[in-house]
This record gives sequence, C-alpha cells and structure tokens, in this order.
Amino acid sequence: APGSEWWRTAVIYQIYPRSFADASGDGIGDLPGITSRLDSLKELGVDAIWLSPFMTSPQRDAGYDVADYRDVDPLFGTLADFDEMLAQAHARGIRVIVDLVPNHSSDQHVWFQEALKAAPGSPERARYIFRDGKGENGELPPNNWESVFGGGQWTRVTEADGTPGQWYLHIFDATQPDFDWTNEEVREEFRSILRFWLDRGVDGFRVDVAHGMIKKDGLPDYTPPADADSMGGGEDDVPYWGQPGVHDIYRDWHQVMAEYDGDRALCGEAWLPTLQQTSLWVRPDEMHQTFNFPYLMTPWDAERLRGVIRESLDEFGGVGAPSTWVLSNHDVVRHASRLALTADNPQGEGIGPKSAGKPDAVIGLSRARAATTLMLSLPGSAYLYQGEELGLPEAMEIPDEFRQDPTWFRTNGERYGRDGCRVPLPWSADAPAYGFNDTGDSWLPQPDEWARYARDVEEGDADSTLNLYKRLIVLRREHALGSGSLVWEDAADDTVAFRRGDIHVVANLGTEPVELGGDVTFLVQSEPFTGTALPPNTAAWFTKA
Ligand code: ISL
Repeated sequence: APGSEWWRTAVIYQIYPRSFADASGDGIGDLPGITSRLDSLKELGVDAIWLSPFMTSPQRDAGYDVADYRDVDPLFGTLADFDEMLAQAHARGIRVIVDLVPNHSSDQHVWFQEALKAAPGSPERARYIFRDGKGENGELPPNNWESVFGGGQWTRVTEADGTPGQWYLHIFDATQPDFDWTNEEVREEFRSILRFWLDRGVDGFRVDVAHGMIKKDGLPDYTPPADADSMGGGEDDVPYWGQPGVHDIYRDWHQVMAEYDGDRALCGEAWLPTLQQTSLWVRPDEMHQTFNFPYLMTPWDAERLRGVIRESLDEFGGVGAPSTWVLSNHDVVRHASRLALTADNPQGEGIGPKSAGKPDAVIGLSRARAATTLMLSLPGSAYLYQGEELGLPEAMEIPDEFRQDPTWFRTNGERYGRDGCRVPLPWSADAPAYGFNDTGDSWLPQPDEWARYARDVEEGDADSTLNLYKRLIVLRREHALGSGSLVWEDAADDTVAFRRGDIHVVANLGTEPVELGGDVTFLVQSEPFTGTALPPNTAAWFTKA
C-alpha cells in the first residue's frame, strides 16, 4: 500500500536470471523460467525479488554491459515475458526490483558506436569519457587508473581515417565504456529509462556501481594503497569512487521515483570501505537504501560482528534509513564457503583451483546457517542471493574452458573470478541439469554434490537449510523483527547476543558450547541440538521464562 515504505523491513531475494531456471532449455536461465518458479519463492516467504540484468547485451560481463536499456535480451525472452513475470509476481504479493547499470554501457550500445565514428570533440563523444592520450603522439593513457577487473581503465580507439586516436575510460572491462554523467543528455536519457520501467510497474531499482558515476575534475592520477582490497582505497579520496557530484544524480532520481505511487525504491550498490561513507547514500532525499558491504565482509569473528552490527544501526539510524544486511551475491564467494576461511581472508580471495586448501564444507555450512539465523533477526531489510536458501557452497572445480567472468580473462587466470557463485540452481536431485531445465544443458557445469542440495530433497527434510530459511522468514514476519530496536546482552567473548523484544538471539562463534541458562524455549535453532548449551558455529532464537 502507498506509504508502507515496504523496503524498510523487506526480505529481498536476488535472482541471477541466467542461473535460476531455464524454460527454453538452451542452458541459460530465462524470464519464463522465473515465472514458472515464482510459487517456490512465495513458499520461501520473500517480500521482493531483485533481478540481475536481463536487458539487451552482448554478455561480456553477464549482462552488466547493456546495449539497449529498453528491451529484453533474446537469451532471457521478450518484453512480453517480462510483463508476464511481473504480473505473476505481483499476483503473489512479490515486488520486483530491476538492476539498472548507469555507470557504463556496452560498447555495442548505439551511442558508443556513434561515438566511435564521430570526431574528437563531437557531441557523440561527449556522452562518454574520451580524452587525448599523453606522450608525443598520444600513445600513453590519459592517467594511471587501474580497472577493477585488472589492467588499465583506458582503451585507445582508431579514428575514422584509420589513425590511432583518442582513449576512452572504463572502470571495468574495455567493453564497458563509462558514461559522462556531467552531460545533461546522459541524465535526461536515464530519467527516461527509469520511467520506461516504472511505467511497466517495477517496484524499484538496484543501481549498479552507484558510487562510480562521477569522476573527479581533471581526472588526476591515483595509486591505491598497497593493501587495498577490491573496494579500493580505504580512507583515501579515490577520484572515481564516491565523488560528491553523485548525490545530485540521486536527488534527481528520488524525484522521479516520487512521481509514482506505491513506494518505489532505489537501492545503491556501492562498495565503500566505511559505514560512514556508505550511509551518506541514503539520506532522506537520495537512495532509499544501500547494500551493507562492510557487514558482508566481516569474517567469522564475534567481536568484529558485534562491532559492525552496532555501527550499522548507528550510522544508518543516524540518517533515518533502515540498515540493510547481506551475506552473499553474484560477485563474492558464497558464504557457506567463505565463512569457513580464516579471519584474514574475509572475501575468500584466492579460493579456487589455485588455492592451497579448500574451505571445510561442514563448518562452512554450519556457520552460514548460524550467520543467516543472526541476520534475519536484525532490524532493517535483508538481501538473500539465490541458492543460499539451499546452503549451496561455492563451486570450486570449474574447468577453464567454461569460465566466463572477465576478471578471469583480464588477469590471465590470476584471479579465479566470480563464476563459482553463479552455477545454475539444483531444483531436483534426479532430473537432467538437476531440474534447471529439461535438456540437461547448463552454461556452467553443476557439481555432483548439487544432488544433495536439490530443492526437492531439502523440501522433504525438516532440518534442511531450506526449511530453516522458511522458519526464519515466517517468525521474522510474525514478530515484526524487521522494525524496532535491538538491546545488547552481556555474553561470552565469542558470542553475539541481543534481545529483540522478548526474543533472545545468540550466535556462538567460538569453539566451546555456550550455556544459555535454564527455562529457555527455542523458537528456532540454526541446527538441531538438545539441551540448553549452544554448540559452536550455531545460533538460536529463544524466550526465557
Ligand atoms: O566484485 C566486486 C567485489 O568482489 C566488486 O568490485 C564489483 O566489481 C563492483 O562492486 C561492481 O559490481 C557491479 O558492477 C560490475 C559487475 O561486474 C558486477 O557484477 C556488479 O555487481 C560492473 O558492471
């Protein structure tokens, strides 16, 4: 209903369309596949789905390289399939958020193709960031910025007359040229794209690389500190992340959203290193919410987890926004594998064929279930990534010839890439491609262990991860845990413990059982145990007499 601000407390499920369900049988998931499986999401109990990109794209970065923002890629279906999916989701009370990629387009976008043919200094070039090179003949890139996917951020073009020409900027792959967001024509085009999807009835947008859209004036050289992770420069002023000018764009978009009824929402994707920086994106007239990546990046360490929860509630609360919570998405190692790693490798970098050891699958799954049990008790909205409700681990044995992530290619295999969290879902243990489709084709091979995690197997097992997620979501709604406050409780060093009203929540991140005291009645345990001592790597919700 209008005025409900549903996004403040929602459980939002990320669908990665190419790996969710494949109705056409070509090995790549599609929109009719999603429609056919909406009942399973209704049963899971989610409030909304967010779809990773399905717009027209040459798929050089799995659709995060858009060639036409107003159409569906034939791989995924048609606009009519989209409308049907949207109507069917709404009929089940599930809201739909689409992924918008405004920082860059595909190099196959008509604007970029026009820019390549046009002359330096032309209005066609001014939609992107073209610059003359340095050096005597312009043979050196305009600055030293490094691409997130490896290599430099500049690629040189050949001019219409065949001579070596200008360079264009791309924070990501060379097939993903960055728009110039200081150009009013770009701004107007995206207002129109927002309205195109809002008119069709979408409930909001997940805004890709929200913090990259404005670059610092003069494009000054920048070298990240040696210990920078994939989020970039720590406390530095990074000339291509989080520049103040982006707020202007979000204020503008907020107004566009407000033209529509039904509480349409913007969720920014911004890998910023601190919660203080992160919360600036969600002031009342800007983004409605933003991903809490500092939470995702927190390793299995009670003190750090308590700290990040406390800080999230303070920082987001301070700007009047709900905190969000997220443990997995299509860019990171799945948390059922990641959380089994040691504290000094929170992002799971190096996991894969070239790493020394594999994370322990049993410990990883226990911790993942405990982490989700904790997450779904927190006030704010929670983002789930498809497959985590089955407890899926990262797929670690993908043969090189199947890999598609550009980070793999741009680093010559140095970085393992993100394909391991993108493997098609197992729906049934005994069907071809585990029920992903009827033909048995799959764009990434599904490991044999997928049978164990298949949805139909887990449905029949009361203690499965799937049934844990269902219980947590039902109880979270019943007790309105998405809103309200949290009261910290004194507890052992290795635990995270707080109360939500009458409900006590404790997670044990240590190696010894933790006694909860007498007279406890459990609402939910992340894994079944008897007695009142909480085992290591588990969490529970309970009341006390
Ligand atoms: O993947 C990351 C960390 O593990 C990030 O650095 C990520 O590349 C960054 O947050 C931007 O991600 C988004 O835009 C990319 C796309 O490849 C990602 O899939 C998308 O989530 C470029 O469009």
